[in-house]
Amino acid sequence: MKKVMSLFLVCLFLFAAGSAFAADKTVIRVAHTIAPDSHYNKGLEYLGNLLAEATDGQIEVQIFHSSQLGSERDAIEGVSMGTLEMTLVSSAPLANFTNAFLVFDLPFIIQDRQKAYAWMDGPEGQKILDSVLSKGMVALGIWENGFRMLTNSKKPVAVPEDLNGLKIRLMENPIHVGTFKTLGAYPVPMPFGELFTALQQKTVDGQENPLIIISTSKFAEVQKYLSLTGHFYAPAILLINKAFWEKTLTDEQRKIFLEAELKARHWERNYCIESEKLLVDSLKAQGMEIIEPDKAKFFDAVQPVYKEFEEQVGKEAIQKLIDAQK
Ligand code: EAX
Repeated sequence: MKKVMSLFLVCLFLFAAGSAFAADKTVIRVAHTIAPDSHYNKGLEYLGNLLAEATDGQIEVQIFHSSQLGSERDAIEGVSMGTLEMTLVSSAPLANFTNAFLVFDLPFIIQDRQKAYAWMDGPEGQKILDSVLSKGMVALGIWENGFRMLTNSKKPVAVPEDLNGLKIRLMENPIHVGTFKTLGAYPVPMPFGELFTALQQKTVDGQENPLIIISTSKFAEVQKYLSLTGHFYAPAILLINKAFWEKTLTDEQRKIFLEAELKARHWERNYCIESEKLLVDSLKAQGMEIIEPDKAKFFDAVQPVYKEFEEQVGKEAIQKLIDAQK
C-alpha cells in the first residue's frame, strides 16, 4: 500500500511539474490549407525549429495542415479575432479584408521573381503588409506560394480560346474571377479544401495552382492536362494575431521571431525554386500531358482586366510594381 501511495505521489509530482513547464511554454498554432509535404508546411517546420532552438523550447509552433482548421478565409478571420494565432495563406483571399494586396492578383504582373522579392521585402511591401494592422493582425512577411499553372480534365489548353466554357475553380478573389471570365472560362470560386473532390466528381473541369501544390495535392490523379501558363503569381502571407504578437510574446521573443521569420522566408522561397525545377518531369511521369501555351496570347487577352480593376487596385500601385521589375 505504501509503495502504491509513493508511486502515486511521484506521478502526481511529475504531472504537476509537467504542467508547470507547459504553462511557461507559448504554443503558436498555425493553420494552412495544403498538404503536409507542401512548401508551406516545410517552411513552417523550418520556422518552428528555429524558434524552438532560439528560445530553448519556450515557443512551440504547432502546424495544422490540409484545411484542418478551415479554409484560408476562416483562418484569416480566426487570426483577426484571436481564436487562432497564425496562418500562412495566399494573398488572394485577403481581398475580403483589404484592397492593399490586390496588385499581386493582376495577371502576369510579376515577371521577375528576384526583383519582385526585393520589392516585396522593401518599403512598398511593408506598406501593403501594414494594411492588416487595423484588422487585428500583423503580417510578418511575404513568403511564396508560386506561379500558378492551369490544369483540367477535358482538353489541352494552349490558347485562351481553348478555355471557352471550361469550369475552372479559382480562389475567392475578384481579379482572379474576372481574369478567367475575360478568358472565356466559367469561373467557380471555392475554398481549396473542397477542390480535390470537386475535380474528382467533375463539378469543375479544372483549377490553377503552382506546380508544387498540383504535385503535393495529387491532382494528377484527377487532372490530365497541365498548361504552363504562370498567369498569376501568388505570394503567401504569414499572418499573426496582433494582440498575441504584442502582449503574449515578450520583446525578446519578438526579436527572435523576426530574425527567424526572415531566415525561414528566404529558405521557403528557395525551396520553391529548387523543387519547381523537378516538378514538370515528375508530373509528366505521373501521367499528365504538359502543354507549353502561347503565353503572349494569354497576356494580350487579359489586358482588359487591368482596365477593369485599375481604380480598385490603384493606378500608382500597379505602375510601381511594374517599374520595380524593369
Ligand atoms: O494558399 O487555394 C489555393 O488554391 C491556394 O493556392 C492554396 O490554398 C494555398
